[in-house]
Amino acid sequence: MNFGFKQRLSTATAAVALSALVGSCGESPAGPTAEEAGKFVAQAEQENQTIGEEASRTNWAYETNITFDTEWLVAKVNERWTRTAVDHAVAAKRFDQAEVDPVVRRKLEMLKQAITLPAPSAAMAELAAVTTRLSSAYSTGKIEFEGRTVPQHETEVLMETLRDPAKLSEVWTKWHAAAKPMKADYARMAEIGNAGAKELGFADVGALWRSGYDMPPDAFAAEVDRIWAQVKPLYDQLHCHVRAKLNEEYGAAIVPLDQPIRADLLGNMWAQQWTEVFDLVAPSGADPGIDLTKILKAKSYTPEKIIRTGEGFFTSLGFAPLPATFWERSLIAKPADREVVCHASAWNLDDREDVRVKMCTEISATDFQTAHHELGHNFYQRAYRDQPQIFRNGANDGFHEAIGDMISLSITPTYLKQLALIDAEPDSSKDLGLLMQRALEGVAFLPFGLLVDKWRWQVFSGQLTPATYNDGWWKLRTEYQGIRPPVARTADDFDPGAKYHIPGGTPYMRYFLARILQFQFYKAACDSIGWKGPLHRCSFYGEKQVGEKFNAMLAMGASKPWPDALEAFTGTRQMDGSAIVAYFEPLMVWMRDQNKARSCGW
Ligand code: X8Z
Ligand code: ZN
Repeated sequence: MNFGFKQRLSTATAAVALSALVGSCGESPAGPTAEEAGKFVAQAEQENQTIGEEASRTNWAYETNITFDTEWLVAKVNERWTRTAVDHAVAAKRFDQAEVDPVVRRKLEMLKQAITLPAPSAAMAELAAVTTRLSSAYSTGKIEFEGRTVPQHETEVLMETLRDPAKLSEVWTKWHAAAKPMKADYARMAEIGNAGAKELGFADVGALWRSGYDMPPDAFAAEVDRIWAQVKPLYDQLHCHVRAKLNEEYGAAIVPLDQPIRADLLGNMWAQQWTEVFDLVAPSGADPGIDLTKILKAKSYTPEKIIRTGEGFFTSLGFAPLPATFWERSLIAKPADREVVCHASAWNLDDREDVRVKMCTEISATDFQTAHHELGHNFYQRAYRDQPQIFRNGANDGFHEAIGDMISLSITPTYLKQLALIDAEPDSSKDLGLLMQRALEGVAFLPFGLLVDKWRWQVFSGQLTPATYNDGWWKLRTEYQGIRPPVARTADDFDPGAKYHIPGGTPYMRYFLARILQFQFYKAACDSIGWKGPLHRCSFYGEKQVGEKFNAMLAMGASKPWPDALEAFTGTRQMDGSAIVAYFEPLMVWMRDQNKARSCGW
């Protein structure tokens, strides 16, 4: 997450200097000049750099050791960073009419929408206190289960491994109950954020978030709906097949065939990816699939070995190895002696070489992927580090999330054999299993990726109120994902709070976009090496020319509108679902056939 800090901050003294620079007394009657604009932007970049590093280091200290004091420190620095980002956004608007060169214009526009949660001056300290409380409440949350106290991170593991519907329902219900007390703070956070967004000229925080895509906010909302319509048929077939298989496993009382699927039966706390139920839904006679979790354990992989393997993919493409400090300073396993934010993230603390990951790594196929995901952030950060400060960011936030995921698609049987993780490549008649594994991850995720921010957009616009938060959440969960809660919910519950990014205030549409872009990048890489086989069998491990072209896109950072970056690597200027649809075509044919006598939908 923390590649965003740099965008947001300044010191108190720098803010004084800034107001002198842009204050009304210094302006010519004709309004501020291009020269003044240039000076302002340079100073804002300097301030961002300074406070960005301090904020990153303080946030790192907090997230890797949650205590009374680190909470105190992080609230202070985050308040200052809000103040600086808001000052910059307000000041940037003074140059709206100034004639400036395109680079300065882009920087000014980016400064106007760089902050995720703005606040009016009087509420900045309160916002920092509220967001810190929410973050700690999530990451230090615990449940009582089978006579023991289970921390947040392990509740996820329980949902992945348990198969008894009564126990699954118990863990699910208890974790969601732990989120209930967050609701008042969440409502206050939304209120302050909206007041801040209005001061910056946005209708609400949702409009601010939708404004970061080089198109008007409404056009972006229409764009994600267009892309969803492209991929929904794939999700519908997967849902139909998985429900039928779960019905065979659990019976009609637990999985009725005309209802949304019970959310706790899909092997994930949020039903956002369904890879853990692969054995229940695998194409019969096709393939048992490659059980990477089992293989990694059998080969005694450690968290470090998992991450080194991920690094090895990037270096095979020609990227420089990670610096020694990455290995010295990263947190790659859950410490036993202190509270941490276990949700994985990638950091660049000084905007130069001090890159790190923070992961409570499990030896599992999921965390093998997550390691690639996080490293994708780190290699992107390094690729654009020579850009001016404001452009040191993803082309859009979906790009940042898609880099490592694109690499993950290249973890094919051929690649696993190269790593000596498997002895022989299964022949391609078994590929439906591989595709099903991928679909349980990437296709199952799509509606969840879409709805989290659809919910927040409704919260920020006032369409949902604290009294209707939970109902609104389940309306979207049912409509898009076709799932239902295992036990009745009430208006007092706050189920969105049970997902990290809600109390964490991290926008989520980026992950929906990443699921689309990941396949576009992958297909472009495979096309560029002249791959002629089935798309899902393509691995570009070791392909330096792919690395070079990929690096050219990454090195652009946010210096150009994202369609330019996309075009540089893929030749197209649109985010588009056709690559993911093409990838899953063989599975789609098979699922349609499986489902032909079933009644699909909910
Ligand atoms: O939050 C993440 C990453 C950190 S940027 C681990 N992801 C989303 C999630 O866990 O909900 C990656 C996939 C979606
Ligand atoms: Zn990420």
